[in-house]
Amino acid sequence: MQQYLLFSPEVAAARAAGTPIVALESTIISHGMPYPQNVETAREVEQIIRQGGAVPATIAIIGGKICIGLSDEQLELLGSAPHALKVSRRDLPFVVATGALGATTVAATMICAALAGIGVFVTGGIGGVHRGAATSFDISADLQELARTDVAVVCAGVKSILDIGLTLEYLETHGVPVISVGQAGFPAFFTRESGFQADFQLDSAEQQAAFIHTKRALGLQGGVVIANPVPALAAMPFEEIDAITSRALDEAAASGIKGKAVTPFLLARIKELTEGRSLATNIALVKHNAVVGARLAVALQGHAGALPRWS
Ligand code: PSU
Ligand code: MN
Repeated sequence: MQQYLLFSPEVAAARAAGTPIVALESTIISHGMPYPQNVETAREVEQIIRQGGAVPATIAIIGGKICIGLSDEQLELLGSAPHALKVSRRDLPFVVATGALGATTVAATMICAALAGIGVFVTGGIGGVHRGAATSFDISADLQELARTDVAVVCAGVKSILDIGLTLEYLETHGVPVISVGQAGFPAFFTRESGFQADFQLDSAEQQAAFIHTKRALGLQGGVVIANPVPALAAMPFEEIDAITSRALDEAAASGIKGKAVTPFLLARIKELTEGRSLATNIALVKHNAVVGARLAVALQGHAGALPRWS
């Protein structure tokens, strides 16, 4: 398995020194944001993680290797190459075997992070149960991955392009704890509140680390959602984002958008319909998540009795 992993010099040094590492996904770069803001944001997020005392490991599939930590040129390539494939669990062997350029989703990034021994992963929003899933069966593979892979995912909740209530039900069924930071409510990405509660509120990185440590010590497989609301000043008005989301969903249905194209279509359309304001919110929340993720990685590293699997 190790033959498929390629660590950047920075991440290799962190592994050798025992420095905390935070994984970052690359679909958010290739399919989640437009160029050049995507590459700028990726670099700034990495810098925030370094300032927090951890080392960033942005993950992508390049030249048949699972790259753990990317160079500036590789970030630029992922952000600008029109042919980068969106890689989830089912796509991973194809993209590695063929040497295609692949950007990893939350699901695939969790898999790669676990292979690399990284337990904390920062992103913007996770995938979930789509509205209308009862007939479309569209449920993101991110949720199954959370059910099985032992990585804590720091996000700003899920977008209301999804059915947030059903997403939380699905996570409950699969035993995935949903932890909120700084408030009881589960956030809805662009807005701080979704109208749903998280399972548990744990505000400090030490509390979150103790929870994760205990979960592992009990042998409970699977991930944890750490839901960190967008900073108030960067949040969007609920009514506005709600109306725009409905419109984007109607357009997706009318144009027959299906499968893995659904989420990128909705993200791009919401950005257009908000004249770019949704992008500013998106960037602000990812940066905020990076602060929380770096703190968590540092706290987990220092946690007495961290599991042997970790080293
Ligand atoms: N939600 C966002 N921004 C994103 C994504 C989701 O707000 O960039 C990306 C993530 O990579 C996530 C993926 O894992 O979309 C989910 O896609 P799908 O719904 O096709 O599983
Ligand atoms: Mn889907």
